Amino acid sequence: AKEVVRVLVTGAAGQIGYALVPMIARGVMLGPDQPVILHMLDIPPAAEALFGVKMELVDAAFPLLKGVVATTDVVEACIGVNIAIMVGGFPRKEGMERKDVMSKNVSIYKSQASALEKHAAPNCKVLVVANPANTNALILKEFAPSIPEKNITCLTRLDHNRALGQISERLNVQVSDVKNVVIWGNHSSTQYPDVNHATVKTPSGEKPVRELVADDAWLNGEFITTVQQRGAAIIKARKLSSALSAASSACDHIRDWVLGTPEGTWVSMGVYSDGSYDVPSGIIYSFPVTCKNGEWTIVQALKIDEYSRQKMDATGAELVEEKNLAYSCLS
Ligand code: NAX
Repeated sequence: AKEVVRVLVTGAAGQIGYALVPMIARGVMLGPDQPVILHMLDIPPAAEALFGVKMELVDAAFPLLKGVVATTDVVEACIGVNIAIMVGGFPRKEGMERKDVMSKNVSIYKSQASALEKHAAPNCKVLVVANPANTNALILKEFAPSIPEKNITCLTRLDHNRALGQISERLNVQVSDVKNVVIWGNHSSTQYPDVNHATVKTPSGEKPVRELVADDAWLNGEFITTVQQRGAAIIKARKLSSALSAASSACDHIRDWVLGTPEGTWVSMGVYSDGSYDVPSGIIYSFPVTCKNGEWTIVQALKIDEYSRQKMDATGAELVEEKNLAYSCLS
């Protein structure tokens, strides 16, 4: 039998947490033969709700779930974890300054970084979901220097999946036949969903999305804004932010990272920039990556046209600005 894997979910009493923990316990994230122990962290005001979630996990009698740690103590939550999904954070409330929200999250991610650094299993893989996701991940990286920087990522897979979904709806094809879109940059409205390299599997082979859609105005306009603003559209419709799709995409992110991407397919992940594609280094930026043996590699040498360049630079500039804002909160 496989050795049990400990998975931490922070903000586990929240709405993404409620969708995510049963997926993990069912093997959606790590596979149907991988036993797991769930570590769930939330803050004291949410403690009662957190223990309620734990009761439901017990009641669901998941065969793969070998234990549940539910706690408001960050050290207890981090002990021995192999995978950490950081969903907890401070939300932006109406009337709040951007700097105040940043400052709250910087202090949360700084202290959680230290706890992970001291108590997580060596080689722990980290996925930050909570917004501002890229910059929270950067702070976590800065304050957990002994965790390899390759192990610290943020979620842009939801945006990637949204892009696949839009192409699939537009062409009336199976979403599983669409691949290789790219989300570049920040998980914010400046992200650049790029279809220039995306293809669709057809009975006569793989065809470029650009050729099949044959409507550049839609691809360069409505398609991009729909993906960028999908989160807001969900809030408007549901009066709550996306939760099931965020949880499902977080599972996709970790599953592909740990178990590998299929040959010829890439996915989007927010990772520490090494300067590929002339993106500023020292920020967490979403790139196309392939994964093998538990490691991601940025897909190289994609052709970047003038239009893409401009969009990739704009979202990069926003991340540099966010980084500066975050650092100004530290002093
Ligand atoms: P909720 O407000 O429902 O849940 C957040 C939970 O985090 C709450 O239970 C809260 O008590 C807890 N929390 C707050 N501070 C904490 C701390 N210091 N330690 C541990 N737990 C803490 O929000 P939900 O809808 O679940 O969204 C969670 C986060 O995901 C938000 O920051 C949201 O903006 C972000 N999202 C990111 C997405 C992405 O693609 N990267 C998409 C979905 C989502 O919007």
